[in-house]
Formats: sequence, structure tokens, C-alpha cells
Amino acid sequence: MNGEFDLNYFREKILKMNKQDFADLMEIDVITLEMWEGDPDNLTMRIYKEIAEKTDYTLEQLFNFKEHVPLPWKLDNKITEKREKVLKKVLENEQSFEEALLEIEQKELEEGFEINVAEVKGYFEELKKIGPLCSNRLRKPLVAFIGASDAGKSSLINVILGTDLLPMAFQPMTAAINYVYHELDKPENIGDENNTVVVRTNHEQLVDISNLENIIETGEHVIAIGRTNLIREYGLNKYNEEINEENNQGLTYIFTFIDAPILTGLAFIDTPGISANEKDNQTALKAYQYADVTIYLSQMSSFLREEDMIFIKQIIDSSSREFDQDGRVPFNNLLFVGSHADSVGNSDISEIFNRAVARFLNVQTSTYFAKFGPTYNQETFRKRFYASDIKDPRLSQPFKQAFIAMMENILSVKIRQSRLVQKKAIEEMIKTGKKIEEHLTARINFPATKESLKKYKFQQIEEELLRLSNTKKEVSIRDFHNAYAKIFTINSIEGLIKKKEFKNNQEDKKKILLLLQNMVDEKLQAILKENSDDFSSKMDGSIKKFNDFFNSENFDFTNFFIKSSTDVATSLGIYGAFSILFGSLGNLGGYLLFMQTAGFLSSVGLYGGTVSGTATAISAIGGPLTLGLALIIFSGLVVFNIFGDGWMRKYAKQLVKQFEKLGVEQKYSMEIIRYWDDTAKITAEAIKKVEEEYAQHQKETAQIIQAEIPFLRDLVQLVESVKVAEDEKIL
Ligand SMILES: Nc1nc2c(ncn2[C@@H]2O[C@H](COP(=O)(O)OP(=O)(O)OP(=O)(O)O)[C@@H](O)[C@H]2O)c(=O)[nH]1
Ligand SMILES: [Mg+2]
Repeated sequence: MNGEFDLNYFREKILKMNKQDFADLMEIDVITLEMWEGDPDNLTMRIYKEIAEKTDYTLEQLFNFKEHVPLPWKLDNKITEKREKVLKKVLENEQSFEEALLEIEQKELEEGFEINVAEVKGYFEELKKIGPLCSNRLRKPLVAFIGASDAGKSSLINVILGTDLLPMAFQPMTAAINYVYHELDKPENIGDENNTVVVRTNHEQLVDISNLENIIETGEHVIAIGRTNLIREYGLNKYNEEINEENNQGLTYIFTFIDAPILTGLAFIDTPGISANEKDNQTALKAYQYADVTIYLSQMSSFLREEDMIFIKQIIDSSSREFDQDGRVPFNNLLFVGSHADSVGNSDISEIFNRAVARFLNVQTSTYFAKFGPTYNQETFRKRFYASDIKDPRLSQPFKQAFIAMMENILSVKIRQSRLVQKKAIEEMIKTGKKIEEHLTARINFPATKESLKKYKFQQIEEELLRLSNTKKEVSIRDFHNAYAKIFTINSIEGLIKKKEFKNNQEDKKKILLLLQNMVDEKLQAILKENSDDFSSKMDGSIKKFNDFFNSENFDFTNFFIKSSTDVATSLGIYGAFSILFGSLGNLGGYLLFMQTAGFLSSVGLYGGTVSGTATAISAIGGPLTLGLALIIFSGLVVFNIFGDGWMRKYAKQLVKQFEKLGVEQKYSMEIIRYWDDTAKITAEAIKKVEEEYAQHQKETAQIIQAEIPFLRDLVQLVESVKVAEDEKIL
């Protein structure tokens, strides 16, 4: 029965008596009266009887005035329920999502494969972001009350809530950031019996509901946890003044969780009055920066004075225009309220507002509103002005309607946004998942396209190397021909005999033959060496180029090429120009060393151990590799007996004739051709082998992908099922 009698209302509105007169009537002092009016708990049955007696009302009549106690405000149930429903759905989706993902992950572990394909892995991670993204959109809009001390911020919040939760009085009262949330928003770790938490931090960052649970968990900044009386204990300037002496950097935050109808759709921030002191200013400004909605309060009698203007401008400049889409009114997260409206006449209110707008514009540039957009102007600004009075609900009626409409609009926009985000994100995920699946399936089922690309590449390196070896063959033959022609002229052989002072005897004539053979051999060696060196270095370059190309496929081309060419060469017993490559291992030696130290292959994971395989293959060749051409052409030559002067020229003539008859140059050329043909053969065979290795690599990669595809399909299906649920139940 106690809470239903409003003594203050009864005295002011029914009896129309001031405090002193009423105190005198009751034979009490004003302080006692204020105590009675401040807390109905202080009114005992004896006091009720006394009031009734002294005012000539019956007890029944007194309690009939209860209907004058204004009802707490509330939002349209449908909207708050809708928000709850969408939020619940989002959370459910998120949870089932998490569970299903865990299940799939578990299954994957049991089957002994890991997510190897980067695309699937990335997709998996992206999926987890949908839920938080949507629920964040559905966060309850925070309504901050800003204004000078005594503007009536705490009082107005109390009216809206239908409580006397927040301390109010004609002196700077509020010194903390007071968050008021619904009791259902209470973090579990506060405890069932508690509903208020006091937190104090030095951090620049604002403490809010999203990190409250964590803060309580760590306990580091928690000052007190208990009931609503903590608001008075820690939320008033008295407390903060004491604190300030030691430390004036910190901010006090008080979270209260109560059951008030409007809190199902929003939450309040009550702030210290601005202009009281620098610290309170900062606290208030912090709060509005964080809030979705700002209610700027100012007493009617001193409505929006110069000292308010700086704050108003800041608030407008940073006001969210997020809810302005769809042609809605501008500044629709912002209201200016003139409190204590009963202190001025009704007709004055409009005049006060007009003058305030004019005062504001007077200190702005002429294009101030236009810069926000074409729909912003003086009128749209003026429309945000409302009157309110905590004692007279009729005066507050337009404000009440505007406030509720604004909050319902914001909630609807938030719900719509969240659905849109969810719908879009899910559709996007399905599309992306299917694209990845398509791409991976194509890699397995139609490797032809990829394969042909690689084929072209394999063909390309083969052609490149064969063309090179062919060129080297031609160059070698041509060089040899030129060298041969120089050595085997009558003049040069005659000159050689003279120079070496060979005698006209059998022994010296054999020496001449050996010398000629050595000369040809050396020439041949030099020509082949030079061309093989060039071939080797060009091959090295080609291999590197191709290695770079295949690297993106995790395929170690160089390693396989060396291994394969060594295999072919040793099994066929031919080396050709590869002998230079195997013999010097110039850059490739360095390459192998690099591979071992960098552990490149093991990082690739698929083909560990092949480096040692290559090294073993090369060392199996054994011994220094030479360009040995075991030609014993000269053994078939006949040493003629030639007598008399001019034997040298005659012998030279005879040799040239014999060489021609035996086809010595052709035989050498044949060797050169074989040499390069061997080179070409090793090249072709080696590349064929690398290609086979690559096919194997592709197959193994395909197997990995194949193992990933069911996993990916499960994920996509999961997303699809979420979409169905979403479509059916909410959209
Ligand atoms: N008549 C009348 N009195 C009001 C109204 N609003 C507030 N008051 C009174 O004004 C005094 C100050 O109100 P508060 O709610 O404490 O003001 P506040 O803005 O929270 O002040 P701080 O916390 O100091 O920043 C209290 O005594 C209220 O009862 C109103 O609309 N009409
Ligand atoms: Mg206050």
C-alpha cells in the first residue's frame, strides 16, 4: 500500500501547499518532510492517519490519488518482442553453427586428415563471424541523458522507469556514469541476490555492458556488488570527491539491473551534469559519444544558454545519421528537452524554443545545417524540441510520444539491419562455399584444363631444351668442320711435320698420326665442352624458371628434374651434355644445399626425402665425368713408305686422301650427333618422368581436395539450413 501514495504530488497538486506550510501543518521540520516525500518507506500507518486527519481527507481518499502516480513508459510490445525473437534466432543459429562446426572438425580429426586447402580453412573462419556481427546490430540502443546539473536528467529517467532509482536533488548529484539495464540483461556472475555493480577504472575506454562480465570475472576494477543503494553510496559527488583527492583520473560506472517495462527495448545512461566541473563534462561527453541516442536536457527557465551551445554543437556534429535512411527525419537520434515546464506558460514554451534555435544558429555559419544534407535545416532541428515536467505528465505527453516513436523507429531499423546483415552474410557464404566447391571439384574432375596448361609448360621446357640441344649440335658440327678443315689441309700437315721436325721414318709417321688424332680430339673436346657448358647454363636457367612456375603448386620441379635426368642417364649409360650438369652441379649444388637447410620440402609436406634421393642418384654416377669419345679411327690408317725429297708434302697429301676415303670427318660428326642426341634423349626422358611425377603430385593433391570437399559441402549445407530456418521463422 505504501508505494501507491505520492505525498509530494498530493501536497503540490491537490493541497497546493509549499513545503514550509505543509511542514508547519504537520508540526514537523522541512527535512523530515523531504524524507517522507523522498522515500514512501518512511511513511508509517500512523503518519498516513495523521496526514488524513490534518488535511481533512479520509485514508481511502488518500490512496485513491494513486492513479496520479504516472505509469512507467513502455515501448510497443511487438517491436521489443520482435527484437528478442530475432536476437534469439541469431544466438540459436550461432550456437548450432558452433556445435556443427565442432562436430565437423571432430569428424575430420577422426578421419585423420586436416584442413589443408587454404580456401576451405579461410571459409571456416569466416563462418564464425556471422553470429556476432548480427547480434551486435541488435544491441539495445543506449539512451544518454546529457545536460547541466539540476536539469532533471535523473528525475526524467526515474519518471520513464516508474521508479525513484536514481538520486535527484537540487545540488550536483550524479557523479558517475549510471547504466540502467533490464534485469534480464544482468550478467550471471553478479549473483542472483545482487543487481548493482560499481566499477572504477583509469582507462580511457568506456566500460560497457559487453565487457562487464569480464570485469567482474577478473574483479580488478570492481568496487562493490550489491543492491541499488550502492548508487547513492558510490554515485554521488560526495563519494567521488573523496576519491578525487587520491586519484582524479578514474571514472565510476554503476550498472543497475531492474525490472522496468521500457528496458526491454533500450538502456539508459544517466550522466553527471555538464558545466559543473571539467571532470564531469568529460564524463558526460564520453557517455554521449558512446550512446545511440542523446536526450539533451535543460531547464525551461534557462533553456539552452550560451554554455549549453558548445555541447549541443558537439552532439549534433557527431550525432548518428544512421537512422536517416528511407527519408526519415534528420537528427532522429537526438532530442532537446526543456524540463520544469510547469514553471512557464504553455505559449511561452514555443517562444523559448524558437529563441533557442535562433541563439544556436546565431553562432553557426549560414551553411551549418546544409552540410549535413538537403533534408537538414532549421525546421528539422526545431522539431526536435520538447517540453517535459516530472510533476505534470500532460506537459510531457508530446515528448513521451516522440521519444517512444523515436526509440521504436531505431529498434525497427536495428532489427531490419540485423536481418539484412544476416541474410546477406549467409547468402554470401553459400555463394562463396559453392564457388570454392566448384573450383576444387574442377581441379579434381577436369584436370585437363589445368593439365593442358601444365602440358604446354612441360612441352615448352622440353621443346626449349631440345631446341637448345639441336642448336648446340649444329654449332658443334659446324665448329668441328671448321676446325677439322683447318687441321687437315696438305699445307697445315706439311707445316706441322716441319715444325715438329719429324723424320721420314715409320716411328715418326705414327707420331704424326697420333698428334693429328690428339689435335682433332682436343678440338672436339673443346667444341663440345664449350657448347655443353652453354647448354648446361641455359638449362639451369630454364629449370629455375620452371621451378618458379611450379612452386605455386607446391611442386619442386628442379629436384625432380635432376633426379629424373640422373636416373635416365645412369640407366642408359649415356650422359651427353648432362655430364657437365652432373659434374659441375654449379648452381644446382647450391640449390640442393639451400633445400636442405631451409627444409623447404618438409614444409611443403608432400614429398619429404627426395633431396637425399637426388644427391644419392648423382653420387651413384661416380668418378669425374668426361666427354670421352672413344674413337679409334686412326688405327685403320696405313703408314706408307715415301722416299726422297718432298716426302712431307707427299705424305700430307696421302693422309688427307686417306682420311677422306675413311670418312673421318663424318665419323667424328656422327659422334657429335650422337652426343647431342643422347643429351636430347635424357632431356626428353627426364621431362617425361617429371611430368609423371607431377601427375602423381596432382593426384595426391586431388586426394587431399577430395577429402576436403565433403567437409566443405557439410559447411555449405549447414549455412543453407541456417538460411532456411531464417527464412521460415523470421523473414
Ligand atoms: N518541478 C519540477 N522539478 C523537477 C523537474 N525535473 C527535475 N526536478 C527537480 O530538480 C532537481 C534536480 O533534478 P535531478 O534529476 O537531480 O537533476 P540532474 O540533471 O540529474 O542533476 P545532476 O545529477 O546534478 O546532474 C530535483 O529536486 C528534482 O526534483 C521537473 O520537470 N519539474
Ligand atoms: Mg542526476
